[in-house]
Amino acid sequence: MCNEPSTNGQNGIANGVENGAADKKPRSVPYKAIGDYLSNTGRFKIIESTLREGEQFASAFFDTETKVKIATALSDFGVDYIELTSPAASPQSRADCETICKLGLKAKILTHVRCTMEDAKLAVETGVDGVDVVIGTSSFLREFSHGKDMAYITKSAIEVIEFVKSKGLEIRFSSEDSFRSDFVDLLALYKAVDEAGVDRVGIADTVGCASPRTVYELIRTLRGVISSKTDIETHFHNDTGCAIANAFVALEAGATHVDTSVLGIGERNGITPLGGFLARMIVEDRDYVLSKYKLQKLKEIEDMVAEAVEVNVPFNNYVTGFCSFTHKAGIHAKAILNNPSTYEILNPADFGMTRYVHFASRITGWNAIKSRVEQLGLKMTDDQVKALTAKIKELADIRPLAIDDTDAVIRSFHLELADK
Ligand code: HCA
Ligand code: CU
Repeated sequence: MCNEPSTNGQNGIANGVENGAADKKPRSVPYKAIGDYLSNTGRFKIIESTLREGEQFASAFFDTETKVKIATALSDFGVDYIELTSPAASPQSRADCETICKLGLKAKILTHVRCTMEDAKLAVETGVDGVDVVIGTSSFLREFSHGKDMAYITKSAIEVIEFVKSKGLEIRFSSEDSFRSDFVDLLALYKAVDEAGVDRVGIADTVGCASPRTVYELIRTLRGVISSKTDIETHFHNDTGCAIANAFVALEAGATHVDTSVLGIGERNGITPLGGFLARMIVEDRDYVLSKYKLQKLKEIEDMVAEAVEVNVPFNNYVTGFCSFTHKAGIHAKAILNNPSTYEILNPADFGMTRYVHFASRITGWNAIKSRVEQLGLKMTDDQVKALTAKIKELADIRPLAIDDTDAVIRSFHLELADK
């Protein structure tokens, strides 16, 4: 259910024009989020994995300097944890992990390793605050990847957990491909690692097969099986477009931590994107999100990562896409100019973005043109604006109009009025 939109109208500026009616509130709010004592949507933590999952993105190559820049920016942004590639991956990965640990960032530093003693030993020597261990539990991975059975997996998990804990570090245990693993096996494994004292268990939708309902049911059940002090981390791939929704329902079901990456980069088409996830969460709990995250820095971080991995930010990206706050149809533009909450659930100003009311098309209405006329500092009566709008629509029926073209039409129309 959507929350009351009133918070979005307070910075009611369209194309730089202040709007007097922006603080008008709807008379009644029929839908309100239903509270739930297990839900963590107002107290979740982010494990930012651009420097681990994101390194698995097709065109990613992060040199040390870039990793330091990204880690520092993410920490300043407010993420709780930064997850780094395993030190076992390569000598440089190990050195970079040590370098980032020495930066003294506010965010806790984690490294992500296989569930083996060799990897765990390497990890604890790097200076990290915690270790994220993972092992495949689905029959696919047990048969075709590492070839180990559940008894072996449980035994090595407990050994690794006890070792990392003995070094005083935080430890998370996760099963790869959780949603295609035998449910009973999985719960037994999590119960065993919980009893071994793990700080956090992780659920990973490695192939992006999970749907919100499945996620909700699995996390809810898991929450009842492990002790209430053990955190639950979740990791969702986006192959079928559910990564944000899955992360959200996981929190509703009692998960505590969500893995993200900037722009969602990761294996294949990636995981839950940091920006899109926070767009979802600010609608849910605005105060919590604004108190923790410097949202105004989102675009800068996305641009930094996009440049590093040599991609463009998609046109329809959450929040920062070029048209995320552009309103075009006449009916929309009119309402937006009266009160931005009519057609916006997000307030662009929260993210340091600006709203744009499109005024150069055949579906433009006269309210948008009137607003543009005022922005250009020109004076016209409503009837004159309506005549001008008809002229712009005629032109826009023939060819696409650029902003400059349309401004020129407005100015020449205004001059003709003065000559009359
Ligand atoms: C991968 C591993 C992982 C691990 C997630 C986790 C996944 O396949 O590269 O540690 O929880 O998606 O399963 O990213
Ligand atoms: Cu993954």
